[in-house]
Amino acid sequence: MTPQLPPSEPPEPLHQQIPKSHDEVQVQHWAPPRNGVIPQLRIGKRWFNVLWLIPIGITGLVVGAGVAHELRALPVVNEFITKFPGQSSTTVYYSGFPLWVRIQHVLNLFLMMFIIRSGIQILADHPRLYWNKDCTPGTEWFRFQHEVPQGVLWMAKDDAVTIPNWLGIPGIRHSIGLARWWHFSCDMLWLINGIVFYFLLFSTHQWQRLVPTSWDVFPNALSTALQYLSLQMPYENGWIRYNSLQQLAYFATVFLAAPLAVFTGLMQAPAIGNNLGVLGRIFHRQTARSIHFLIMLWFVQFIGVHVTMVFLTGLKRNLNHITLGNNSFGWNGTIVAAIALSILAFLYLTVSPFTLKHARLVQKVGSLMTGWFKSLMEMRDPDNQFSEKDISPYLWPNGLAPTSKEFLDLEEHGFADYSLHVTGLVENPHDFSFAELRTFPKQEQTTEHFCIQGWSGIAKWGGVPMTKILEIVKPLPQAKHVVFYSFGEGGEGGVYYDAHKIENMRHKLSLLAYEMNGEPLPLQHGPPLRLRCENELGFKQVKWIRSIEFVEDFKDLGSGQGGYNEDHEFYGYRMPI
Ligand SMILES: Nc1nc2c(c(=O)[nH]1)N[C@H]1C(S)=C(S)[C@@H](COP(=O)(O)O)O[C@H]1N2
Ligand SMILES: [Mo]
Repeated sequence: MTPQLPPSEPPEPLHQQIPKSHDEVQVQHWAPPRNGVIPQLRIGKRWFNVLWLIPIGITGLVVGAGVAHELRALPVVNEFITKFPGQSSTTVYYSGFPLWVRIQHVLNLFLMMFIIRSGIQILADHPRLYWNKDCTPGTEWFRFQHEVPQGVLWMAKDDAVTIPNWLGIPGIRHSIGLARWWHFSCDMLWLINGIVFYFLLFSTHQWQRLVPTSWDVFPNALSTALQYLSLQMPYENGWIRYNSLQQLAYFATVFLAAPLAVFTGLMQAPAIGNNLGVLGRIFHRQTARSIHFLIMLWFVQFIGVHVTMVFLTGLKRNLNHITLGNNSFGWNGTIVAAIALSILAFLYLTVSPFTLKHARLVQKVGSLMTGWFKSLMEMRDPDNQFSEKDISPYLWPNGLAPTSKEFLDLEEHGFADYSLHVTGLVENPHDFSFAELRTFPKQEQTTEHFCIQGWSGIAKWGGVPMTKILEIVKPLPQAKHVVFYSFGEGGEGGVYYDAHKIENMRHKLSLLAYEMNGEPLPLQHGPPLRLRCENELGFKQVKWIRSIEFVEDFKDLGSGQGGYNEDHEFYGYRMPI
């Protein structure tokens, strides 16, 4: 073992001053509640309240029922229904529901509860959806927040809305950090459950339940739809086989919606979107986010219709099928289902308060479960660069600009007196004057910023590559992390800081930017220097950088989570997703 070299200079003085934060959410000190609006859809220039969909839907169903009823009186339709009664004519080699189906079904039920609710919580942190790649206010197609106010500094964090804690997890405003641990951890379990399900499905005859093997599934599905709509239930025997409409709906859910949900989820990640070239541009973060939301709606309507049908087509027998795996008419299945649903209801009601009380635990367990996957995503050098015509007209601001006298004095003189203090585990600690930084070759890159909250935007950044800084200060072998300290404070007071893995600082696009879109950085975007690390989320791009420290570990810094938002808002230290 090489002897541990002492740091050649005392550590950054700010190191000791970073305050600890609490391990539970202190609701009275948290972002105060702020209500949005009932969800709205934009058609052209006008916004419509989604509640209009209720009378429109009811009218559609009533008219549809009337029309279907009249249609069935026509001989040709009657013949069609006789010919295609609603079930495919293919032979089936299965019946019943084996134990693995029943176990996977109940696991799916539980996981979906967490996934959907935490997903809605994530959306509430930036309650707007776009089809275009920019997040310019007014261009969204869906929102549950007011129009962005004009003439005031309206930050992305101001835009987050409160949703009830029975809907979201954990329900308080801007709790995306905690919601993401539930979302990603349960996603991972759900994905494993899904892969096992695919495997068992195709290694038994059960796949025939879900996969149509004859074209007559389409006329049969149409026939089933007509029968339902005319309020005359078709013949059902789910024990043996599903009707064709059901089969198509299940097929779409299992083989289209589920994989697409995984794909569009991953495509929202900077390390993935910025690494997939053309694919990353077609399934752009905002497109992916919009599709991800629509898939959630598909799942919700599927669950709604599915549960309704379980009730309408013989509740007791259906519950025997899916709990005990027998085709009897007794009450046992109902009892088992009632027990399972009581457990679900208990978890449903306790998960939000639990998360607020044990926030640090949720963060730690979440990062244990998903950290390994996130670190895999960090391995590739991000290489996605855009052209100047892609620059977003609007980049949402986030973060409190510094107010200290020291900073304001520096700003007043155009940062002529600024110097960047670089220290810690390096051979050559160095203070870089602003003039010196500008003598280094300027690197320019047009890249995309991914905020954890969901918005994104493209800008051209100019500055000094981190590799240049590393070349000069020469990190010691034991330096594993690079901490960036800001002049600015975080939302709850105390210096804003964030730690990066040293490997990420060796990427060619890791940049200390002093220009944005060809101009000196505007105050809100982090002068004199702000970091760009293109495979990480926005909160790791420290603005108004004051000093940089190379450390072995960040456990003794603040609450030891690797950054201000990691300490205070329970975000993760590794955030390539
Ligand atoms: N010092 C400091 N840097 C910060 C923040 C902050 O609050 N303080 N917010 C971060 C977050 S959450 C984001 S999304 C980006 C926003 O960068 P922009 O304002 O240039 O779009 O800055 C990051 N850097
Ligand atoms: Mo952010």
